[in-house]
Amino acid sequence: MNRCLAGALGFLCVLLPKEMFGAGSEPVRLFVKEVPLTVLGKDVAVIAIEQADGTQGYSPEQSDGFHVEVVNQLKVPTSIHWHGLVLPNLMDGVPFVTQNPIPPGGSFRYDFALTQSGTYWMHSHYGLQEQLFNSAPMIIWTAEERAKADRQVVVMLSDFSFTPPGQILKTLKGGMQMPDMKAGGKMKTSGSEKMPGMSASETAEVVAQKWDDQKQQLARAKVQRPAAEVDVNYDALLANRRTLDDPELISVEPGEAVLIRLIAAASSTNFYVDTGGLEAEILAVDGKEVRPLRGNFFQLGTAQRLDLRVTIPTEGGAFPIVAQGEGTKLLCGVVLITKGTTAPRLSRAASISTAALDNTQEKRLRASSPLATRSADRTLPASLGGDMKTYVWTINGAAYPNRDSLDVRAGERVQIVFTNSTSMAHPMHLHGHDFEVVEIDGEKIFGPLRDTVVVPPGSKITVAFDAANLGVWALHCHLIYHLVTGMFTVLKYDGADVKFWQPAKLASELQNQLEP
Ligand SMILES: [Cu+2]
Repeated sequence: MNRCLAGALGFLCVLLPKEMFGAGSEPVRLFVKEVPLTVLGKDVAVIAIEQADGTQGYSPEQSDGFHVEVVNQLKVPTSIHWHGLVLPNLMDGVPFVTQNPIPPGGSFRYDFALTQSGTYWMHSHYGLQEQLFNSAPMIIWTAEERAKADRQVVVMLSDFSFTPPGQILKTLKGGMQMPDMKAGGKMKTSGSEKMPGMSASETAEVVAQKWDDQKQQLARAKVQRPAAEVDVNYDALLANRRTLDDPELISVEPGEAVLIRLIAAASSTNFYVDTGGLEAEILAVDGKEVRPLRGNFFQLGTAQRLDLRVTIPTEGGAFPIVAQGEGTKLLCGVVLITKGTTAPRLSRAASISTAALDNTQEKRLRASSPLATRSADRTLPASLGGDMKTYVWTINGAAYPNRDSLDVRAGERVQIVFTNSTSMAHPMHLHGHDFEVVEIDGEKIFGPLRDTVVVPPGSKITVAFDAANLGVWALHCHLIYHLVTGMFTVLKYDGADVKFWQPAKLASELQNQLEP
C-alpha cells in the first residue's frame, strides 16, 4: 500500500510501500549532501539527508525494522544519529562515542529492530552540522499511528543564520552576542543586566503559556517577565525550510482530523507553538503517547516532538500553525487550508518576545503507559552550569571532553536529577532510552515518557528509566553551542564496550573544523 504523507517537508510526498522495506531486503541509502536553499531572497548552501528519489529522511514500517546505509557525499566527515530511538549502542551514530566519523565518500550501515513508533528524527552529531540543516524527519509507522487522524503532516522547525556556524561559535566564545541584523549588523556585548546567574533583569510584556482552569486547557498569556535569554540572534526561523511570509500551504478537507507531527529540529531555539483558532490536543510527545491534553498554545524544546491533533471546521478556511522562538519575536509555520480559500499574508515577526520555557505544560502531561512503580536503585545528579561570559557549559561542574561518566549497572532503576543553576532553559537529551519525568520542582508526577526534557532556569527535574540497554550513551544539552562547549557527558554501563569512546579526539576534530 502506498500512502502519501501530505506535507512532509513540503516539496515531496513520502511513499511508504511496505514491500520496499521487507526484512532481508537491500538497505535504504541515505545520501548526506549539500543542497541549495533560498532564504529571504538569498541563495545559500545547506545540507540534506535524502534518499535517491529525493525523499527527505526515512520513515520505516516498525515491523520491517531499520535498514539504512548512510552515504557521506559531503567534503567533510559526518555521523548521523537516530534521535530518540532505543537501539543497539553501536548503531547510535555518535562520533567518538559509538563509532568513528564517516569520512567524505564513505558509508556506514545501520540495521536493527524497531520497538517504538511515532515521531522521531535524524540529525548529524558531528561538529556544528545541525546548524546547516543536516537533519530529516523519521516517522515510524504502525497501523495504530496511521489511524490517529484522517490526514497526517510533518512540520520540521529550524533556525537559520547567514553567519557560518563556526563564526557564530567563535563570537559566542568571545563574550559577544551575535550581530543583530535588524540593528544594522553591529556587534553588541552580552548585556550585563542579562548575564546568567545575576538577578533578574527588567521585566517587559512577553508571551508565555498559562493553564486556563475554566476551559481546562493550555493557552497563550501575556505576562510581565524578563524576556528569555538566547545565545544567537537568528536571521529567520523556518518551517519545512520555508519562512512564514512564504509558508507551505497544506491542503485539508473541511471536517477532517489532522495530526500535525512537529519536530523541533532547530540548533539553538526552543519554541512556543500557536494553533490559533484551532483547538488542538497533544497525543504524544517525543513519539511517546500521553493522555490527550487540550489547548491552542504549546511549548516545544529543541529536539523534542509534539503530535497535535486538530479538526478542520466544517465551514473550511485557512488555519496558520505558527511557532515563535523562545526569547525572540521571530515566527515560522505552515498553513492548513481548504479548497477555495485565499492564503493569508503572514508576517515573520511577532509584536512582542517570549518568556523562557517553564513547567506549565510539563506538569500537566501524563504518560499513557507509565513505568512500573519501583524505587530507584541509583540516583545520579546532573547539575547544569555555565554562563554566557566564559561560554563554558558544564554538567556536574565539568566541561566535556572528559571521562567523568555517569555510571549505571544493567537491571537498575535509575534516576537522573537535573538541576539548572543557569538562567537559560536547557533541553537535555539522553540517547538510547525512554525516560519518565517523575518529579518537577519537588512535586512528584507520573509525567510523560520522553527522550529530551527541558530544564527551565532555576528548575529541578527528576527523570527515571530502567537501565536495560548496555552501552556508552550520550547525555547532553541539545542547544548545539552548549553541547560543543561542554554540556555533554555519557551514561556508561558497567561492562560496556568503550572502544569508540574517545573524548580527546572529539575536541581536536571540532578545533579542526573551526580553523579553516
Ligand atoms: Cu544548554
